[in-house]
Amino acid sequence: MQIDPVPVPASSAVPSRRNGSAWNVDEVMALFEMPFADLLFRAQDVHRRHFDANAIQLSTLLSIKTGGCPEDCGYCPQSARYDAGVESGKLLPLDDVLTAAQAAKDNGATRFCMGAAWRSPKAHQVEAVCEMVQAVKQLGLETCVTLGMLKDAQAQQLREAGLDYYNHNLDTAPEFYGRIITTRTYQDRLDTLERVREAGIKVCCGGIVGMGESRRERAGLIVQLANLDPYPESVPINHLVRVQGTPLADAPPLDAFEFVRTIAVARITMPEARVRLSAGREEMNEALQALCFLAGANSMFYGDRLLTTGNPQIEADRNLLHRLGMRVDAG
Ligand code: SAM
Ligand code: DTB
Ligand code: SF4
Repeated sequence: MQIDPVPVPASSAVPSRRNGSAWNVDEVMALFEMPFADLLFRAQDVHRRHFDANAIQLSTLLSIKTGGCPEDCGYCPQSARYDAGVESGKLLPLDDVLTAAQAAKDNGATRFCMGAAWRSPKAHQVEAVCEMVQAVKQLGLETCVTLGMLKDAQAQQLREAGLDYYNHNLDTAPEFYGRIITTRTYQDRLDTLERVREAGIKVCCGGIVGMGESRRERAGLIVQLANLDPYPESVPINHLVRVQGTPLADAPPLDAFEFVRTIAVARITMPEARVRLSAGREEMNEALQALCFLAGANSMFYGDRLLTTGNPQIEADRNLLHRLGMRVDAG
């Protein structure tokens, strides 16, 4: 069989991160286009300079307010605009949240992430979430919440309650964004991220791949994340979970190696970030997940559920980590 040669960029054409200077899309594209083995080697090198390559951080998710969301995010089963079979619920009582947090801790997670299907929270809702943050922290877990867009005072309030991380994703490149979401702008997201940063909360910000975006658009997402100043402490890379009833239910499948490349490029451009292998693991076999760890992923969602969709069983994940000789790391 004839195999067309892949153009190989000279390694010198692929820049390292420069102090304080921004990445551009061509540079990040050059990373994406490296031969796979070279890209993984480069990502491993960066990874090992900043982290123990055999350690992973585990976060457990809980949906504290499910469904009925007014936004139109085309990937999301929780939008009230689509019929994805998700029932709309009320904010969970504190006791239920604490029971789930204690179970997460007992299972070995170090961070507990609470997600709410809101466009932006109301004052009384932020108060209730602050109580949850305080109580979960007292169990000895790190806390993360994702509640939609925030106002300045709300970010401050969450910080005062002791919140460690706020998750708010850019989701995709600016030029592809309008195809996926119309009810809030890219700038709205950047503004919330700025408020979170200003309040002194650590930023958890990433995106979704496999929504039909081009490689250049994946590079565009990474450029946006890496050029946040400073870049996020935590970068969730989600593989789209194609949920029936959502507009992206039939999105074209993404080549698995392209997903691994995205992780590697995130690692190289954001060397000190926790890069999280996030949604979509249920559809990845163990060899692919191991490649993601080699590419520099050093965090994952752990627990049988994400927000409304499934995640690998805890026992299966423990077994995977054991077979790979990986240990659980705090923070
Ligand atoms: N409503 C809040 C917001 O959007 O800011 C917080 C919760 S929202 C569900 C959190 C993130 O989950 C989204 O930004 C998106 O990146 C991710 N997400 C939602 N549905 C997904 C899906 N089907 N596949 C992969 N990631 C998904
Ligand atoms: C993130 O980037 N991924 C998580 C978390 N942050 C909140 C959510 C994934 C949701 C997947 C679809 C669902 O389970 O509803
Ligand atoms: Fe609502 Fe968040 Fe889902 Fe968008 S991603 S529809 S804002 S819950």
